[in-house]
Amino acid sequence: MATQTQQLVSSEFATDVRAGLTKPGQRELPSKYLYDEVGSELFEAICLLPEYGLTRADTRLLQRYSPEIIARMPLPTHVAELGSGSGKKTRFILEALSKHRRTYYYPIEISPAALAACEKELGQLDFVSLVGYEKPYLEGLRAVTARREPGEHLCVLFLGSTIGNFDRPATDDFLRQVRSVLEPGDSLLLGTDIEKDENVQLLAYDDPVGVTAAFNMNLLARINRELGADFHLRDFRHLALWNSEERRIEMHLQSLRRQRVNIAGAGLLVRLEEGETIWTESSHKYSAQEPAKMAARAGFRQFEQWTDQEWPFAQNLWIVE
Ligand code: AVJ
Repeated sequence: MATQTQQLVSSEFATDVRAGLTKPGQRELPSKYLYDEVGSELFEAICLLPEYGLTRADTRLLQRYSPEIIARMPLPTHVAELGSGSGKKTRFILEALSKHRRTYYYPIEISPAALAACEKELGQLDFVSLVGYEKPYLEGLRAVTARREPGEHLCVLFLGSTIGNFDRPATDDFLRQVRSVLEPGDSLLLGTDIEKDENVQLLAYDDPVGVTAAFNMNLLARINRELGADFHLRDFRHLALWNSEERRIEMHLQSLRRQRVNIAGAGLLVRLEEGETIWTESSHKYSAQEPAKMAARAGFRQFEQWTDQEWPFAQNLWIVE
């Protein structure tokens, strides 16, 4: 390690860290880098927290309504999932579909650890063939669409309100790009977390046990591990705040003092002021009516919406006409 830290690392990670930390104004790091092996496990732990009801609501809806959901879509032969994670909740959809016909399932995941967990979780289902893609979403989706025959329908799953990581203009842009690789009869099942009481939302991203803090802080630890940086984690704290204008939770890492950090692998020396933050993630929240409008803007039609009452969350079924 000691010799490695002297060397520049040429990777997308190093490039993105350099760009984000030298950005004028607000420094930032892309949230996708939260999910290394440690981060993926910490996220699984977040999903078990009583304060983070999102994943349980998502799972409840899929468990309860999968037969109804698949009955409302042109029956697909191929199912692609953007950011499958461990794949646990996807089981309900795949089980419902594979009762009707053999189903091809393509988890698209940039985290090798999460993809391996997903293959273990769902690789053995009867009448389901799994082919994983360790690729960014759109690249993976293009690879999947290349595999199907004319007339075979594709269903894209984008669950867990991962869409919330994009800001609203980028969301429209992304959904249009998804739409552009799809054909009439294809569907998109989109999970969206619904706006709720501010304190409930803040607690979900700043839990008293500190699992979310660890999840966020691990990004600095990852930069230390992979890019030979010398972030001193005790000199930072996890910050979650509600941005009411943009209607999103923001996670930041706040510098507790004026300090310098050397990121050898990125050839970068960063000077941080006391109180300055590095923005690491946004989680946008939606009104119940918002997804139907998003669908129309992106060239889909929203066919149906299922919502959870216990933790307001929606599964939105969109179809390409
Ligand atoms: C996986 C992106 C949906 O934004 O709620 C959980 C990630 N971050 N706690 C979310 C997350 C902090 C999560 N998503």
